[in-house]
Amino acid sequence: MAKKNQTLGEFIIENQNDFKYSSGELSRLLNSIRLAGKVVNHEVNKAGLVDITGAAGDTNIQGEDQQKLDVYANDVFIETIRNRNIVCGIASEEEDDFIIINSQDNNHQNKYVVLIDPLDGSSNIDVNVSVGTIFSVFRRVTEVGTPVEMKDFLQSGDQQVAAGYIVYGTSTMLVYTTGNGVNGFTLNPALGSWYLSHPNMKFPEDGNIYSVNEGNYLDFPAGIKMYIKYCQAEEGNRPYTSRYIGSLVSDFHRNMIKGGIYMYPKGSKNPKGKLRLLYECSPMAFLAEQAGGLATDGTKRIMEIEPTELHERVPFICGSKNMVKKVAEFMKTFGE
Ligand code: P6P
Repeated sequence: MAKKNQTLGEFIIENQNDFKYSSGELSRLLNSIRLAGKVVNHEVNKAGLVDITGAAGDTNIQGEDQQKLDVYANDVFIETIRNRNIVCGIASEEEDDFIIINSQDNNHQNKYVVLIDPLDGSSNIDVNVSVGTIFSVFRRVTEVGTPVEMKDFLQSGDQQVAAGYIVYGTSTMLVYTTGNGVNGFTLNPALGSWYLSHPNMKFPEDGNIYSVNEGNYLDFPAGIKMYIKYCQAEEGNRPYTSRYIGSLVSDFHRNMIKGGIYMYPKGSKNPKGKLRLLYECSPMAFLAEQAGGLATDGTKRIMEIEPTELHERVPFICGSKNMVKKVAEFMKTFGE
């Protein structure tokens, strides 16, 4: 039973037997993410003071300007995880292709792959707005040898064994699930310890906050347009409140605590939506469902989607269950 102010280390040990096939490796993987999160947090929190903000002069596979902090966070998470001989492969938004990690112990095959968005919302770095790290963990499907993209990385969200995020906000929190509910830990930077501050987090079934970039309104499917008008109508407990930070982790975190819905629909500029299935939507969908919420592409559960490529995008509707279901009704009635 989770105890308030328990440290993350104590919590991982105490709940290790919850992990299917518990062998200690998943615990060690969570511990490596916990360590990397502290290191990145240290840099994020002083980004304005040192020459580490601003574009790194390079672009990532997405063709987006790489921010120095993006590159730094990517390196920290990859090296921290790689050096612990826990996973057999890592994929990252910042990396063209997945990285193979061969076991340093030939008698032992690392059994997990991890996918990360090392610093999501990085366009907010220079304006001092919250950013986040997102991670997703699968058991490898191939038995031994070198991981194979199609089998080991391209797995549907329902196959995840763990997922979580770190939000570098007014406080830094690590929120994760291993399939037994969602728990939130707040970092005490003075002590370098994460403390259980939000045990057993739950998405309210309803909410009155909607998060969407309304600048793209004209581009949205008819069902989404009609839902946004529904949110704005003077009726019952509406109009809802519009809150959009431009950082998925921050909008998700607020909506999970207060109730609400986040939408990144498809449009002519983003015919498949903008967010990535494997290391943004799938892990956030796992968290949402574990907290009693729901995540779809507008109609279909995100967790059922079978990936076809590492960096594929999907439309993303996520949050309070009844709000997400309402969007599906509007999409069915007015058009997808
Ligand atoms: P837009 C950040 O780049 C991100 O992936 C999410 O964190 C965020 O919600 C969204 O994109 C913002 O996109 O097009 O509204 O600026």
